[in-house]
Formats: sequence, structure tokens, C-alpha cells
Amino acid sequence: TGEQAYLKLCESILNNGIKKEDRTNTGTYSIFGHQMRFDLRDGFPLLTTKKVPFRLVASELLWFIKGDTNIRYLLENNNNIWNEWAFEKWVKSEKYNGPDMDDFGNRSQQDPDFNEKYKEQMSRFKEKILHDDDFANEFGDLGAVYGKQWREWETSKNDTIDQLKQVIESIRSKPDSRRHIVSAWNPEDIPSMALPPCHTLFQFYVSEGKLSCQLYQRSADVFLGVPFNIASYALLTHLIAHETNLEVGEFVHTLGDAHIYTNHVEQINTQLARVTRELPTLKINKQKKSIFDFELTDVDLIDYNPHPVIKAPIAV
Ligand code: UFP
Repeated sequence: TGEQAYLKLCESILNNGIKKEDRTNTGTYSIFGHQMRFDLRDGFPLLTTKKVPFRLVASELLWFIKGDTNIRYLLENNNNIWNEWAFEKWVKSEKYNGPDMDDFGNRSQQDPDFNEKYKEQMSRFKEKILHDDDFANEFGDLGAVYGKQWREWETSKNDTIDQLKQVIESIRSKPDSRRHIVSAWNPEDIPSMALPPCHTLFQFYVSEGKLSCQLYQRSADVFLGVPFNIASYALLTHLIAHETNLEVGEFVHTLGDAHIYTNHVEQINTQLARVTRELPTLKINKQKKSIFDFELTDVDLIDYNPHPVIKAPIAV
């Protein structure tokens, strides 16, 4: 199964990975170029050897699909995964006059006193994003991230391209096409982005009434990021199959730099010692025809009984 393919990848990085320094100064074991396949008819590929928060996967994906780039929607859905990126813009701005928040990502992990101050500033920031429209417009927006590239790619003719709408249209009208591609990698925008897209480009494929999807991910934090990324693209494939009246086929996950951070090795070993369980099932609201109308309450996961969560520090 797909989960076994994931566990095998972890093992093979631990066994064969090359020790490699990285941007975050954490250090990784890394391999280059790897592919995993998940047959979506086997069940929904959310890992069972540790709990992965499906609610966060789903709300982030629906946020991308809306073309929304403002973290307010995420906060309204109790999803905090993009907060740091917006917070950074706020604390570096002229208008911020609280305590020094330089390098808050590392310092909050190392210095308990600083961490208290950080948590206080972050919670104030979140309140303002949620309740102050002007503030949210100015500091909640992350700019040219996935939602923008998928739905409103800017052209040199002062126009925008809705890649997601176009790909759905092309799956419908020319299923055999080999051009069902959405790219998040916009070379013009990369220099101004804090985090250039990790899930770089994806392609759909139709055969025998089934929709498959392949993702090229340039950089993969195999312990923390990848389980999330698998679930996100599996969900996207289900939603697009629903809209185009196709069954689901496979999710093919192709990785560039596939790495395990040195401070995740213990956690991975804990996970590798666990036995996989039955996969959950995805339920989606069939009343809704367009994925652009989907809300969080229209997707649900049933029979998910994973092993407990495994905590690990995130590299920043
Ligand atoms: N990362 C993922 N998946 C994601 C995401 C980030 O694995 O969806 F947003 C990890 C990969 C890498 C880090 O460890 O985040 C990004 O760093 P860099 O830009 O230096 O590759």
C-alpha cells in the first residue's frame, strides 16, 4: 500500500541518505529523486502510523482552491499553519512597536522567556487579523502563494489566468490530453517569496474513467511535511474527480530533495516500529457540484483510527 511506500522511503533515507546541510542549519539526511504511488481506491491515504490532522489539510486546500491568500480564512477555521509567514511581515513593519521579534522562529524554540513574549504577540496578532478588516487586508495577506498562482496567475498583458478552472475544463473536454498541468512555480515571483512553493507542479491523467494526479515536490520534509502533502493532493484529486464525474485513480508523488531532519530521526524510528492500520474513507457532499463552492463541512473522514500523534520540532 501507499503507507508502506512512505515507510520504505523513511527507511531508505535513514539507510542511504547523505548528510547534507540546509538553509535552516538543522542538518538533514537526504536523497534526490523518489516516487511513491497511492491507489486512491484502497482508501484515503492519511497515514495511520501516526495521527495527521485532516481538518488542517482540508481547510488549507479549500483556501488554495478559493484563490484566497489571506490567513483570516484559515484562522476562522482554527488553522494556524501559515501564521508565522504573516506575523513576520507584521513584526518587520513600521507599524509594529512591540518587543523585538527578530528571528522569532528559532528564539521561541530555544528561549522560554522569549517564547512567552512571542506567544503573547502572536495571539494579539491573530485577534487583529480576525476582527480588524483594515489590519487583515494589510497584514493577513501572504501575496503570491499557491491560491494566487492557481487561480490568478498574472500575465505580462495585465491579465490573469485561472489555471485550476482551465485544468478542470480541459479534463472535461479533452480527457486524453497530456497537458493537464497546474504550476505554482512562477519564476518572476520567486525572489520576493519567503517560501518558494514546495509543491511545485501537478498534472492530471485520465484513463478508463479514472482520474490520477502526479505532484512534483521540489523539497520534502519527509516526517512533517510529506504526510500532509499526500493527504492534500489526494483530497484535491477526489474533489476534481467529483466535479468531472470521474472515479479516482492514483496519486503519484514525485520528490526532489527528500530529507529527514536530524532532529526527527528518533520520531521516525518510533513510527517505523508501528503496524499500519486500515485506511479511512473520505465522504464528500455530493449535492455540491463545483469544487469552488466546497466548504469545510462538505468533506469528512470516517473510520480514521491512527496511532497517536508524534511531536517533532519544525525547521524554520
Ligand atoms: N516543506 C514540505 N512540504 C510543504 C512545505 C514545506 O515538506 O508543503 F510547505 C518543507 C521542505 C523543506 C522546507 O524542509 O519545508 C522548505 O525549505 P526550502 O525552501 O529550503 O526547501
